[in-house]
Amino acid sequence: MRLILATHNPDKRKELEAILRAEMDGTVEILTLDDIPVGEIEETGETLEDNALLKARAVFEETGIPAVADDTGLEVKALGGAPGVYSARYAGEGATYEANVRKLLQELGGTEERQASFISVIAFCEIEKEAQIFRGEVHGKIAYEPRGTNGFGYDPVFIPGEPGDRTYAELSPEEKNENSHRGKAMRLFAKFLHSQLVVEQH
Ligand code: ITT
Repeated sequence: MRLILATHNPDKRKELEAILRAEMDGTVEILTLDDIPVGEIEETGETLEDNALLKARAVFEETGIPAVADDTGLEVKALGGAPGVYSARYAGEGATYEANVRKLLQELGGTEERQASFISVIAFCEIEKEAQIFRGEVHGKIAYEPRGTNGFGYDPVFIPGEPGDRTYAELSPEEKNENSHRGKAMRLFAKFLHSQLVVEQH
């Protein structure tokens, strides 16, 4: 089957593609918004679920190809769950990753309460008005300063707890995908796709 990754973020796309290729073993052809361009989609939802559904539905309706979207948020306990659904624009509309990280560290200051969770919601839409949702969470903490050069976004300051005390940005891409919020949600999605492909074969 063919499916299209409904994201304009090239860093997320790279991870989604790598996880899907590893899990689906050549059984799906993966297209991106580079293959079939779709206009910017405004994320007007109030939850990760709303925004993931909104993106998957919009891309499916425009392309007619089964669409997978990912909406991700970092929830920091001491900040009452912020930046959450606003993670991409925490330091303002169009903010860079660095500016968002800087603001997060500023807001936290020296507090020892550093607990945080990364949450990915994957939405899959292949039939009009219907959609499936898959969720992956990782509980960890925020470092006092950025460490590491891999990954993207808040990776230099998120310590997942496993493996060890490294930030996501200090893990190899394979290590991150194995245990990450996105990896967990995508593996649930891959399991669903496998079960569907088995049904189709009978
Ligand atoms: P699309 O909506 O086009 O997919 P986006 O960048 O707006 O791209 P999100 O709203 O899901 O996507 O992402 C929110 C932000 O959270 C994102 O811009 C990054 O700064 C950050 N983020 C998402 N996944 C992350 C990850 O695995 N590691 C670190 N930061 C991440």
